[in-house]
Amino acid sequence: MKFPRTLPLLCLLFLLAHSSPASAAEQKMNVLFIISDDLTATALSCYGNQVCQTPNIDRIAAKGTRFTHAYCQATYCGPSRASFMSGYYPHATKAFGYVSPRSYIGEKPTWAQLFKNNGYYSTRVSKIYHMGVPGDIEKGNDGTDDPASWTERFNSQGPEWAAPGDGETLENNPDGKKPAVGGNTFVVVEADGDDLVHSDGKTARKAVELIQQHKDEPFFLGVGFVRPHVPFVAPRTYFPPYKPYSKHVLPEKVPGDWDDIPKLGINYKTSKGMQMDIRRQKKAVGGYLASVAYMDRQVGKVLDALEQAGIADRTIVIFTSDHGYHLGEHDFWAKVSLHEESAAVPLIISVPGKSTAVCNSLAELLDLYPTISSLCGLQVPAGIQGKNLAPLLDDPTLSVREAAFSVDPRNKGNRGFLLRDDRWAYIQYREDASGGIELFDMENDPKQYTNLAEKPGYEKVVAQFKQRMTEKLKAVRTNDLGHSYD
Ligand SMILES: [Ca+2]
Repeated sequence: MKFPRTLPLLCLLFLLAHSSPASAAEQKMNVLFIISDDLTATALSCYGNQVCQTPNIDRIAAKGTRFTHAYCQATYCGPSRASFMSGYYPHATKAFGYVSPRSYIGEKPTWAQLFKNNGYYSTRVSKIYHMGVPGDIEKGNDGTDDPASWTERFNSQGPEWAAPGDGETLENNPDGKKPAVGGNTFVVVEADGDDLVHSDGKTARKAVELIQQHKDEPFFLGVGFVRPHVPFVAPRTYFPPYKPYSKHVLPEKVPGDWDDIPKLGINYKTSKGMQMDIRRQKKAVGGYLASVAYMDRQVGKVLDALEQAGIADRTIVIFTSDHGYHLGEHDFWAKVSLHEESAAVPLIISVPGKSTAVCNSLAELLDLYPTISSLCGLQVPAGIQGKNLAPLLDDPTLSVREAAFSVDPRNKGNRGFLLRDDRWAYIQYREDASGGIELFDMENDPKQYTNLAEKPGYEKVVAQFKQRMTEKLKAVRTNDLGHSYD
């Protein structure tokens, strides 16, 4: 007599599945951390771009808090990622290169590892720590990852610059004879085939699969998209809104713009140095924006999966980039520069139950570790150097820091340092500022055309910032890692 014996069991299972609001309330928040690579906030429609359409990233902003003054701690991939994942400034970890922070932080838990240690399923798809793009993506390998951060990890191999389609090398190719090439080179490829040909399409597919598989346990899911990092490659269906390329409006070219920029402040990639004429510059912008639109579509697939799994109401969603990007401002291109477009990052944090907001307070990527960990009720390690932004998610008029700090760490003797407060952007080159200083009034000169550092009347502001920078560097180096490093 099976029937009478299984019926009560079925009823019990039904009750367990459909009752107990208390246990639902006790369910832990999930974390979906989405990071794009080399993405400037100025390319996103939710940050005011009039040409590029990013409806899916805008969806996150429509629910969360969008930060208008968020900054990376180092202006290129490796050290920026090592910093926000470890919770320490580059000067504290010494992780200045294309490296994992692990050898510098010993047994201390990284951001993802803290979740893992607290019973979360912690996983990454593609680039969270440094991976060389396009090299490591072509190979589908781990890059300089930190295995201890993850329960499982997945890579997304893609053809990158070698994708079949219409490719053009824009950089150092004045006679147009070079084919599409690899490396850290400006190349646009209008590619044949669909989203899944490329790394980011595969990353979205894997993330969707993981959400379906792990929806019933708490998870920390890091989803790393590699676009719009060069090469600017996307399926050709993403390009029509950005063509003809000639329609793009380049940033204003101000005569003598470089005259007041110290030599160390001229970026490593410039229109002149890359031999890109106006046609190529405009195509670079169009190719970049098509890559952003493709990446945005992949973001949408992951968000849809959260909703379909019924866990959007208990998943914190974060969207950001490892640093910003120049698209022709001052005739600069790409990253590394400490000017606004390169040092600033998009940052959106969406926490279920909290109001939509735009927050103009200063934030650093370093703040993600303590903010998200504390929102999930985890004990944040005492030595972590970021600040908890959680109060700003309830009241966007609050602030937790007077200035954001960033570094261009390339050359030890010639490092550049940025202090950005509400009013000023102060940049100095070298520890003693002997490589030159830039000071910009961000209220009256947001495009940073006039360096005030040498102008009469600004001596006091410069002297104060110089002192603040000395204090900041000292504070950054005062840490529990036991390093003393310059
Ligand atoms: Ca990057």
